[in-house]
Amino acid sequence: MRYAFSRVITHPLRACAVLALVCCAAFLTPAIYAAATSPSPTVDLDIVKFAFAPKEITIAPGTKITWTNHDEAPHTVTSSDKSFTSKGLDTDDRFEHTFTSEGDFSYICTVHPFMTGVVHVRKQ
Ligand SMILES: [Cu+2]
Repeated sequence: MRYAFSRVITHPLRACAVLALVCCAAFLTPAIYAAATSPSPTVDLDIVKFAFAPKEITIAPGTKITWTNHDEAPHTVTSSDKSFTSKGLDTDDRFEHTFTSEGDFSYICTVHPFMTGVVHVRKQ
């Protein structure tokens, strides 16, 4: 009776352990696969001394750019084709935009239109 009971206990535990391993593998594999095959690159751009830095950049489709305003003056990041625009960015404010399609995207600061930049989106 004692041995029979311990067998019953042992087997469900083994079954649970196997099930847990299978579940872990099933959940982790897509995550690892996704991380390896479709990274979502990010690029940081600075707004400093009334200029976008770098002023010109080439990225792959799907890249997210984050602009950070390091000036005391407010700036915007506004595309010429109006496909994206930030609010007025105060000191240390950030603006993010993900570029999904290929093309050349020029942008300005609407407060200081002499501030210009361009993002080239190209498959690499
Ligand atoms: Cu500005």
